[in-house]
Amino acid sequence: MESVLFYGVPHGCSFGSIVALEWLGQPYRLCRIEMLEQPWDPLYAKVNPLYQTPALLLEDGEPLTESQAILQHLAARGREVGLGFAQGSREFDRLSEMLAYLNTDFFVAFGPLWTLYERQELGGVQQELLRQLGREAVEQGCAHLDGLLAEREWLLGERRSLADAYFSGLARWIAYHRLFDPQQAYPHLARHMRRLQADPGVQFAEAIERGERPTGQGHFKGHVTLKELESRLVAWA
Ligand SMILES: N[C@@H](CCC(=O)N[C@@H](CS)C(=O)NCC(=O)O)C(=O)O
Repeated sequence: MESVLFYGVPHGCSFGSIVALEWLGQPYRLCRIEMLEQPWDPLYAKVNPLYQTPALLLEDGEPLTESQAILQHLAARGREVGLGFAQGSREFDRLSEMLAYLNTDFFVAFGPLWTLYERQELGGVQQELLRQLGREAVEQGCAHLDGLLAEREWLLGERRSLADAYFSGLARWIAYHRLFDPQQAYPHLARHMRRLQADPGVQFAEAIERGERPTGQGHFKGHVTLKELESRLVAWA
């Protein structure tokens, strides 16, 4: 069977890996994880014992976790279409650098806002502090990216990369948490976000998250359930 991406809804950072698969243009399947339906099926521990998405079940049945690892894996498969680079090249290093920044500093900036989302019982002062900490950290990240995008079309330069795919998933969180209008303070970043929103791969991932049945570029071979994958998972347990 094709590789299977486990993606989480709602609002999962796995969104970027769906976009990456669409840009890659090789056959794949998806497995949907409803993240709010706790506890998750214990079978998922065979995919990722940390109970997180994304995870990519490779063709030979071995799971690969962590967004950075998944995106670098997909990039390596995409060298012919300009998405991946030879290890040791400048381009490879720049992709690693940007993915690491997005997956650590930028991702973590939203942490206080997700805590606020999950901990409804917190008092007003605590809520306000979390919101302020989150907003400040995200603003700092946006200022950094806006500065880079003032001088380049895409996060790495003149061509799109899987860093842009990953960013497309995280950027949605600015609007979700109602932080600010990027157009006002970060016009270059806002331009980039508009471009990504118009991208067919991003629109495909949005439709998937909404539970629709988009066809995309034709490489998506359909959903599969965790239960249907059980025999493949057990073999690697
Ligand atoms: N370091 C991991 C973090 C993945 C992660 O935090 N995933 C979240 C969604 S963005 C998740 O699955 N959370 C599980 C939950 O909410 O129960 C990565 O970058 O892939």
